Amino acid sequence: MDAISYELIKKSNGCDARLGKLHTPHGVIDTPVFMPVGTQATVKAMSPDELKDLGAHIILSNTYHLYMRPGEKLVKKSGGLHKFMNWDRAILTDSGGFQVFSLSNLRDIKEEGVTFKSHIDGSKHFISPEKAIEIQNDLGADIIMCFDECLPYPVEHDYASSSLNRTIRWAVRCKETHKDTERQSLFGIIQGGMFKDLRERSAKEMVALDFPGYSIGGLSIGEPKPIMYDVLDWTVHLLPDNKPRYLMGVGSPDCLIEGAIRGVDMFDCVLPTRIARNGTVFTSQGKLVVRNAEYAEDLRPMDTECDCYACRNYSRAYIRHLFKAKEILGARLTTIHNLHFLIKLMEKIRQAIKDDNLLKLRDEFYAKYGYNRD
Ligand code: PRF
Ligand code: ZN
Repeated sequence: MDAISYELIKKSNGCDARLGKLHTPHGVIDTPVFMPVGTQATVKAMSPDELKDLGAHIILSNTYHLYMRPGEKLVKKSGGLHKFMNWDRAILTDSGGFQVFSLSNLRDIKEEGVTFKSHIDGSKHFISPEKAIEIQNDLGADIIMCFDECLPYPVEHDYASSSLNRTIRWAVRCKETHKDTERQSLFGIIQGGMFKDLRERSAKEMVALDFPGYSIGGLSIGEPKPIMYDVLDWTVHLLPDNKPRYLMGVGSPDCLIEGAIRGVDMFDCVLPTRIARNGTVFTSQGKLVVRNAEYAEDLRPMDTECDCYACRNYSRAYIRHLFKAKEILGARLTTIHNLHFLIKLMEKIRQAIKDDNLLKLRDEFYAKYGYNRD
């Protein structure tokens, strides 16, 4: 038995959305789900108890960062990532594939693996598919990822094709390296840029390797949203019904709805926590920059329709004051609100799938929240 299993509860009528349960060694997760990001073994500004109160059942952490600092051996010595950070619910680690390409400089990609310079101290490192799995085995998350190359956008078909072939060969090596499948489940990652033939080939090859779940990578990297939705339309229906599908690095409210409509089960993104620390929040009426001068004397909560701890107890004026005074409570309150907003949105999405009216929820959302073209 693999560490995780996906239970399909219901397929939506009218779109490709599905309701499911993800069974993991650290609890059961209702899907579609949004996973808050805890890059450095902490969801910035939140304690694990606060995350639980918000209704988070799974979080994401990053192999690249934890390998650099504090090192996977220390995490292993501490009893694994769950113990190290005091989080007893599920964890997923990304492989480092994406971070090596987006954060480090001077990367050199070869068949064997990638050489790159640390974004912290400039030191030189090498990560191969085998190494990425060994690090993730030491970290001990419930779900781990294959080592992949996330292509830039735009990119030539020729390069995308040869890169995809290498990512497929790397997936084979990752699978061969990962032994303890009862403790951790390894997901394959679909790449192929924005090319239909490559996405189809990638999905077919990954499915042939029979992973317990499939990630869709290489999206939300600067392409227009309609292109991302096309890629999802081409790809998701090639994936088996009885395995979870995870859209990597996507988490704006509209993309969560559009992804769920197309049959995606899992999402993660730094967006809610990152913009919160800049003083920006999601609200039922669209984004609000609570740091702005116009809210200096606004005694309403950030979102008048929200029942999170921050909105129940604090005004826009107070939270703006905290940001102006550089008080850390400001960032904590906006983070609580943004995570609450997305976790509640996923609950609404799941309810709408049950009621077969997710497309109606989308229309109502765009009407109220507004439509972001990019
Ligand atoms: N690959 C991996 N992690 C990722 C991505 C990817 O393509 C993305 C792209 N949005 C985010 N995180 N391994
Ligand atoms: Zn709120």
